[in-house]
Amino acid sequence: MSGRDPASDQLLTFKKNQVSHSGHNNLTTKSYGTPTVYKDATLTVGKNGPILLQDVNFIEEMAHFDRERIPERVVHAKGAGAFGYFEVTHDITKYCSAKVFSEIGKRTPIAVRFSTVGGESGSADTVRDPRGFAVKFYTEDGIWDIVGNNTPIFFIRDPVLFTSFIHTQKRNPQTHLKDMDMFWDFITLRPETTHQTLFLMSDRGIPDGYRHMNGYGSHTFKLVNNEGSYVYCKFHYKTDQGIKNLDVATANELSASDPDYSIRDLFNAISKGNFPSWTFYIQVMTKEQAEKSPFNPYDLTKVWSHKEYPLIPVGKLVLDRNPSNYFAEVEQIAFSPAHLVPGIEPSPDKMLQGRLFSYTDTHRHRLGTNYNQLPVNCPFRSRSIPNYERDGPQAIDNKGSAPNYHPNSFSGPVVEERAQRLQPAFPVSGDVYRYDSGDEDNYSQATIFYRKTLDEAARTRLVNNIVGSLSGAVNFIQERAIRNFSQVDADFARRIAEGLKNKAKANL
Ligand code: HDE
Repeated sequence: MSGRDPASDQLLTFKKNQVSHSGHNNLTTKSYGTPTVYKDATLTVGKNGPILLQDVNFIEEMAHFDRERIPERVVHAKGAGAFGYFEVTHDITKYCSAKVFSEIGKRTPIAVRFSTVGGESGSADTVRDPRGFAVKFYTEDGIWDIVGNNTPIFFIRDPVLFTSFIHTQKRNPQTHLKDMDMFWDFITLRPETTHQTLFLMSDRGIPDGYRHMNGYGSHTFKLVNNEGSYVYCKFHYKTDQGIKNLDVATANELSASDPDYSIRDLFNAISKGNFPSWTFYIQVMTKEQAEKSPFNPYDLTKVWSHKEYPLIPVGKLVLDRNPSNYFAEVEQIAFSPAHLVPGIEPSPDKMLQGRLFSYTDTHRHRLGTNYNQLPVNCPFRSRSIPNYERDGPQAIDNKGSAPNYHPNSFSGPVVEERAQRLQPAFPVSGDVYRYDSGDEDNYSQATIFYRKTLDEAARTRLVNNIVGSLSGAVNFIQERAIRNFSQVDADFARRIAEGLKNKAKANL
């Protein structure tokens, strides 16, 4: 990178701010805070060593270094984070009585982490991949997370397929290379992936940084009002910066010249006071509409028509503060779809149900049992609300002398009536069975996307992007893909087949 920007000037900015803190600069040992005697040499017997075990400062520092890395996220490992607020601009209390929406003008602190999905934490930002867009709301009722993407849909309908799906996006077990056979084999054997694959291969597959893309809660959720009745809903956050995508050539060039392009773009924009924002909407479906819906309203591969279920404005997400420490505030931030507040409930969406387990489980592995006591994860606005969880590694907020069992007769915490009311009973019935969701309607919305959402130029780029990727797969998988794409649109499949033929000829 040539030229200076706020990101390149970070150390200079730190130094400038330190001038006022003189007197606090004495070096101390890490864990017990005593002054360090000398930093530039180990304690040795004679000039040429050996080193004494007595050099506890050296040993301490080395032992800490040996443990610096925590496991990176198994997906969404590369990312950027920022902080800000959510402000309510419209009243939706008739649908939802979560405190975060309680009055117009109300502001709730938020943290956001953006990410790519498949690559490792050192991978390039400008790859073709969905982008994560996770929002943490620090509400008075505790933490509410929407762990969404920049796409309103996803590849699969059943979480049992997720681990295999992700393996096909990662590296081949022998070559340790990305493998187009793995990717396209899975995609074509599970055609419910078609709608999201079209989205991924379209222009929106490579957003220009994180500020110029929309975010979606993607799943169907439930909103519960003060009377305890509920509607189904989807969350949308639309970029106020406008949608901008990178063309393939620019994205490839940036992968080499500035692989951290999106992190840099976000940091610099916020440093310069150019705060990105998103307008927050909901779509609402009543219970009766859900019962009569011609498609499964909990199917994550489908969007809800905006005509039938119009966007209802709710508020604004604004990011106005960069993290002051990346590891503490971004690497350790822990989002989970299970972090819900009274008034917001999961729907029966199988994918969402699967996620309710997975995230808190990965946090226990990656960050430890008490991950929610880390400052960035802690529900600091509801901290006085106690619970009966105790102990474990790094138990900092261990609830003092309060009783550690329930029920008890000694003023231990009790369930709030409101929270109970906002979790109304709901009916469920059906035969217990393993229902394979692969043969449901896989193509109708993909057809609308191809024929109606895209214009002709965008359709051509989509075909070219698919050809570029699919040409890396073996012939029989290419043929299966063409058969599947013909279910979307016959001409679309024909163009892909022709593109593949021309590419194969050119490579002879
Ligand atoms: Fe995730 N996903 N996911 N995912 N996901 C993770 O949690 C998982 C899915 C999303 O910035 C992991 O903390 C399962 C859909 C984002 O920290 C893990 C299933 C959507 C992030 C996990 C899905 C997402 C993650 C890895 C299918 C969009 C990054 C590290 C049932 C609606 C959050 C972690 C951040 C991260 C599991 C599918 C979005 C392993 C099991 C659908 C934005 O728990």
